Amino acid sequence: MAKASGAAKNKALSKPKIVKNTTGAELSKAQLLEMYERMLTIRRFEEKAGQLYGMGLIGGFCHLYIGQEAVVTGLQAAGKDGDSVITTYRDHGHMLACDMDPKGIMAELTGRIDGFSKGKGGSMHMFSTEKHFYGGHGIVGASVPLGAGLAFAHKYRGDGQLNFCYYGDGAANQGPSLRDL
Ligand SMILES: Cc1ncc(C[n+]2csc(CCOP(=O)(O)OP(=O)(O)O)c2C)c(N)n1
Repeated sequence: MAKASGAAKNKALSKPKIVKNTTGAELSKAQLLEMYERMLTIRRFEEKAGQLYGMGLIGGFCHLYIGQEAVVTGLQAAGKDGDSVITTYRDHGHMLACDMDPKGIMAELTGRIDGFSKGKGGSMHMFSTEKHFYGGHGIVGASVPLGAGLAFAHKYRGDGQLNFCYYGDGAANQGPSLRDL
């Protein structure tokens, strides 16, 4: 099989485009294609992360989001610029959907200085206040109380933004999740 050229490699790592502020009924063909591109970016990123993990090049944990690409892509498409996002440990797809640089995420996974936490945090410890992404949390259910705090911050500031708080079904019966919902 022919090797990918430098340009093709860069394209594979280029940032997904952002579709925002839509309802399903309004989506144009171009927007649907952008969403497909984003889902594919997440899938390809995760396939590569899984491969690198298997090769021992990613330390610690590496929870993949394969099969759930449509969840974050659809929800983020309904949001507006400036909405905050928080999730648990299965977080690479959320970062990509927030338009965080895939190279920065992969650099973090592989423990390099160019990573979002300078290579010291790994898969579950990445943040970007610029992109309104607040982690990446290893504790099951931790995103819910923190997400409630982010939602209150939006309310107190009156900025009209929402918090998108993601959690797995394993967090659904956790005390803090139930209390803060
Ligand atoms: C408070 C707490 N208890 C236990 C764990 C160990 N743990 C890590 S992943 C996991 C399963 C979580 O399942 P779910 O929330 O449904 O997410 P999924 O991995 O299925 O996406 C558990 C129990 C943890 N990280 N935090």
